[in-house]
Amino acid sequence: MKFIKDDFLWGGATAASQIEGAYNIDGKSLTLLEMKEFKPLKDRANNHFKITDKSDFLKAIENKEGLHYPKRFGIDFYSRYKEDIALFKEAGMNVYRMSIAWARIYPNGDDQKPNEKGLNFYKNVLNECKEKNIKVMVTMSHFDIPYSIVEKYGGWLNRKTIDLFLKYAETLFTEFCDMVDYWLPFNEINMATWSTETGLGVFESTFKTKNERDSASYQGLHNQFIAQAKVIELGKKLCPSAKFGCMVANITTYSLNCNPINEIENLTRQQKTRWFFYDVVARGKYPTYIKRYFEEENINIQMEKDDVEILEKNVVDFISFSYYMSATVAVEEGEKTAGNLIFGGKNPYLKASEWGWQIDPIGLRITLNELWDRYQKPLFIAENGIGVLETLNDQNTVEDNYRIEYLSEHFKQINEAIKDGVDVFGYTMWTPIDVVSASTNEMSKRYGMIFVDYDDYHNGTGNRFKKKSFDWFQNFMKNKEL
Ligand code: BGP
Repeated sequence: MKFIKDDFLWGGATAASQIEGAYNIDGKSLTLLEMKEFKPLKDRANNHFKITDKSDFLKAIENKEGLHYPKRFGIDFYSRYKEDIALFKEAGMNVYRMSIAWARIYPNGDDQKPNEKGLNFYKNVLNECKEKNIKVMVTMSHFDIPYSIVEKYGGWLNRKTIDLFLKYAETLFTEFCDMVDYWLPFNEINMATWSTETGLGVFESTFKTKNERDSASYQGLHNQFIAQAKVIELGKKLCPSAKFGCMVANITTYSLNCNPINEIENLTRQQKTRWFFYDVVARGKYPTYIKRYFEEENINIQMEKDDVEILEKNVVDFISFSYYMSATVAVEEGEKTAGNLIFGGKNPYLKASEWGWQIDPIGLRITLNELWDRYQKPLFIAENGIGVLETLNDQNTVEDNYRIEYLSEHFKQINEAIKDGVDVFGYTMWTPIDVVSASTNEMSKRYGMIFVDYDDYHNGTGNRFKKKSFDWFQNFMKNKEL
């Protein structure tokens, strides 16, 4: 089967905190993520977000060596970016989604001037892409709020953080406008309601009750919605030829069976975990179903007078999302399903990765159709891929047939969605190269088509090796055959 869209963008995505390393080099300060320790997991499928206490983070500042903190080292992209981008090009990628570390540009969050050395690094990376004719999508905040903003201002709970973010965005627009094609202010903006630490820079241990936590997470999220809208407003002035999008973690859910009580549960679940976020950024207003939910749960959000107008005026140009899996919803399963907003329940028709992420290519076609029907805005798949425990074989490669199958099955469903009439213009796999995992801090949860020789404690040579999927992707880029 031939992929039908000629001008489709194909590439890979990474995040600064998972690849760069050099956490304290050239003026960079620590981010919250770089203070999360690596602790081996026994039960991978049941251990997604570990709650960490603030005292752990303070201990992390003291730990200068940092070997238990893999995100401080990443995969040394800071020093090896040329080699990596050359490999991306060799694979055939024509788009690269990367993120910029706020803490490299404004190490204290509120510095008067940006850090020149940080700007230079990104200038070099972007130049490298430009020379190689690779389009660039930049995420401005990929979970990595500078720790100084957490300490001084209380992260995204404080509206002052909106101003700091806007200043950071203005610097990026001024410096990099002609080198970036697409901008995403936030990675997975719905993370705010899943993990206040990762999403908002606010420690989970701050909250005493569920209501306190919920109110705070929706408040922080609201502040991010406003920040995103203001960044789009500014970006359109400073970079008129660029496009501005949102990024939502999309877990598509199905009712476990045709019992209407499960169907309605699934509907409200999707409203709370998916539609709400897209609705605000693409339609420009809070939907009634969420206002009803806030009222019933006694969740109060402080809004300023102009907020409604700011949201309404500055909707996104395109919608991007991450898609790894789907899940089921059923009230019968009670707390187990209802309590876990991330994964939901098992689907007897699907296989899952070792981390319990259920593989569902057809779900991607469904998702693309749903999003297109609902918003009629161009779509971009910003992340999709499979994490696996892998080792190099005697030939210094990995025979990752499962990844080839995962990718090709998803590509086929994108093709089907295009035939359905969906306007989807690009795809960036997570990831072209092995990186440190966002949720578990494991290096051994590998997604790349390029193997990186580091273990969970950053032992290894750091050398790069092409997996079988690298050749498969390269071949696909030449003939577009699936
Ligand atoms: C998304 C994040 C990425 C990434 C990916 C895979 O939520 O945007 O940063 O890491 O998921 O998740 P993990 O690394 O936890 O397996």
